[in-house]
Amino acid sequence: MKIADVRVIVTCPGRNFVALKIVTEDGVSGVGDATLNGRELAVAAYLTEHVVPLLIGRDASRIEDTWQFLYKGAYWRRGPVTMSAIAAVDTALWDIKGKVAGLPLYQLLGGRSRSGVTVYGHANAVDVETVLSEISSYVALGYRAVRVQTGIPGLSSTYGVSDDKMFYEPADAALPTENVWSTEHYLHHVPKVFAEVRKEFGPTLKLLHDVHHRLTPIEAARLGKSLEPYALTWIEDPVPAELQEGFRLIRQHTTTPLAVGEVFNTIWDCQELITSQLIDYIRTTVVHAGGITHLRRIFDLAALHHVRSGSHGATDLSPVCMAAALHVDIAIPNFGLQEYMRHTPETDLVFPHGYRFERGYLHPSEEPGLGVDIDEELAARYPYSPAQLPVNRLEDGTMHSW
Ligand code: CS2
Ligand code: MG
Repeated sequence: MKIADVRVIVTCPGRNFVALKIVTEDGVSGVGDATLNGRELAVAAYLTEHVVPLLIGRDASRIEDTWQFLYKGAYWRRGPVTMSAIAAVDTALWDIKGKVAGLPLYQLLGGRSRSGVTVYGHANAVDVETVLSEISSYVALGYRAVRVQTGIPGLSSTYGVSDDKMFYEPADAALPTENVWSTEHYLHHVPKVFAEVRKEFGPTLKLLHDVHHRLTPIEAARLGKSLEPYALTWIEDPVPAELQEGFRLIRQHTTTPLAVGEVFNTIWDCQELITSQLIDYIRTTVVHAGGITHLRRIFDLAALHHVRSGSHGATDLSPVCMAAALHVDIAIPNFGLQEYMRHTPETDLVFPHGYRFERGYLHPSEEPGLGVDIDEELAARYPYSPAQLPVNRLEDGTMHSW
């Protein structure tokens, strides 16, 4: 089953995506997501210039060997560009294997461990009153878990609060938008938001909050403590996680569960966090963490240490990534939650897929393989359009984490 053709597809049906299509000499094709928000063309070039020539003529059935070949063979290891490129190849090869076997991918991963994948939606608004009505809409749609972000009084802009309620999109300009941040205003405001939310929705709706790497460990510890009465399912990315040790300090002070991992690319980025049980949820996902092969390795390590999955699923992860993530989510023993942000109708048409939402759960496709494809003709009608993520500065102008 030799690889005969590999195509790198860059498309912008409302936002930029990079996809990889691998075709065998028998005409079986597989797709992978290679989207790295704001740095898409770096991955596209890495694939086109350095990976595609290595794939032609290789045996498409050798998934693990191809992973090792691309990882060890490059000499330069890890990093988001390399790992997103490897992920795309790995995902496409799993898609092919499923199609050849005539089975949905989750069957090759051990079969179902649950009947559906619990997802969380994004309720965000400038003020508390509006966020309460946003949460109500998610509850009405059947969601069992909601991430809550609001504007901060005194700040003109806040991460996670978008103008368009349906299709949240942070990469909003060709050159980065500048946001302003104040930790003091933020720490004062957030507990008041969750007090209101719990009062309105009672004790059992799962509530989440994303800190987006903006605090120091001791500030995050204070936030975690102040949110304890409202029993959040997690606070996400409380501190930048280059320093895994930083989480130990937060852990000593609070019982609010911790989640991290959307910017991680390998098991080495979270090894200490997992084995020392410094976190509760690991949020790595297929596209940025080396594909299905490597993500499973991370989740298996996590399972040994009481850490559950909580994969990133923002709109910059294409429906190809979402389809792949759902097969992993439904199969692994230590699934926690899956983030789910709806894609625009244009994106859904470019990436026709069989996964579906029902009463708070997503269900993977029952088609052989991933159950997702790319309409290449339609994709070609949406050329790349430069878009970058915002940056963040403190009130005195100092650069801060976004
Ligand atoms: C966010 C993302 O969904 C999340 O948890 O942190 O929206 C993130 O900002 C983007 O995926 C960055 O590309
Ligand atoms: Mg996040």
